[in-house]
Amino acid sequence: MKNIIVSRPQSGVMLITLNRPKALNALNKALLVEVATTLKDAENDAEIRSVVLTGNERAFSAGADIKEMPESGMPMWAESKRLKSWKTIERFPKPVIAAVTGWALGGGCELTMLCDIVIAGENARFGTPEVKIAAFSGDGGTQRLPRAVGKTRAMLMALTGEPIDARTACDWGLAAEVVPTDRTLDRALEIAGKIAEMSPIAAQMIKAEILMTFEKPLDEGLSLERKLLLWQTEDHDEGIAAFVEKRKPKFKGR
Ligand code: DAK
Repeated sequence: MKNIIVSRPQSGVMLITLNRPKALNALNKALLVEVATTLKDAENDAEIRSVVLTGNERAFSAGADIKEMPESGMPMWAESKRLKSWKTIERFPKPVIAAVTGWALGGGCELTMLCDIVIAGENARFGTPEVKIAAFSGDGGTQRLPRAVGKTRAMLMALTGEPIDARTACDWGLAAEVVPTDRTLDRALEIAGKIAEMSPIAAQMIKAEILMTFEKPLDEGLSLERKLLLWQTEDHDEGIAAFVEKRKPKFKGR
């Protein structure tokens, strides 16, 4: 991999570090394909139960690579490799925690919105500056940003392009926690480690059900949830047995 670094810092956890520091981790096509391919591998690897996505202290990511030239006659934004990669990231079923320090702009901010939990370092800045280049956040941002922060705040961010700081992002719902900048990755790994100890079936089901609230009307979502009343897994039996026997559960993902 040329644009990302992949590691397994602790049991059950994959760490993906965006690694184009000179370009502030701008999301060129190659980087997006590498992230998508890595997530596909993680999806098929039962050992991996959660993923942490991070950048570096200066930038999580400054967004789509504005300098990248299109390969075909299509505008760069519309090339199928890009779009397929975004879809793969969007559909990844295991929990993803973003450890965000520095800039999270444009596509970088959109990427954080595809993560399930966002931990922001105090120096993080979130924004959608595409309007400044006469574009818009076309990788899901126009739809996800208002769902995350509400209409008037989304309009403020998207129409002025001005970034918001970490505390504002947290108050507005773009991040779950703000931590000292140098603690950001550790905190994200700590959360990922906790999730990795849970039943992977339950974790993936919870992710799918919560994401459903953004896709379906409430009555449809509730009836889908109701269908899961018949939920029976070995992990669930183990969870209950461990509680009764006052011991730590051993989840096997069955
Ligand atoms: N793309 C390519 N290179 C970038 C970049 C980007 N997004 N952001 C920064 N860089 C590069 C700079 O060009 C510079 O490279 P050199 O000149 O050293 O070669 C290097 O990173 C360091 O950047 P600066 O020198 O500018 O650093 P500063 O600290 O002064 O400023 C900054 C940091 C983040 C404020 C600034 O770099 C900046 O404003 N960057 C651009 C941020 C931005 O506009 N992001 C949004 C990109 S557009 C779609 C339609 C549109 C889109 C997607 C889909 N559809 C219709 C489907 C667009 C999405 C976007 O994300």
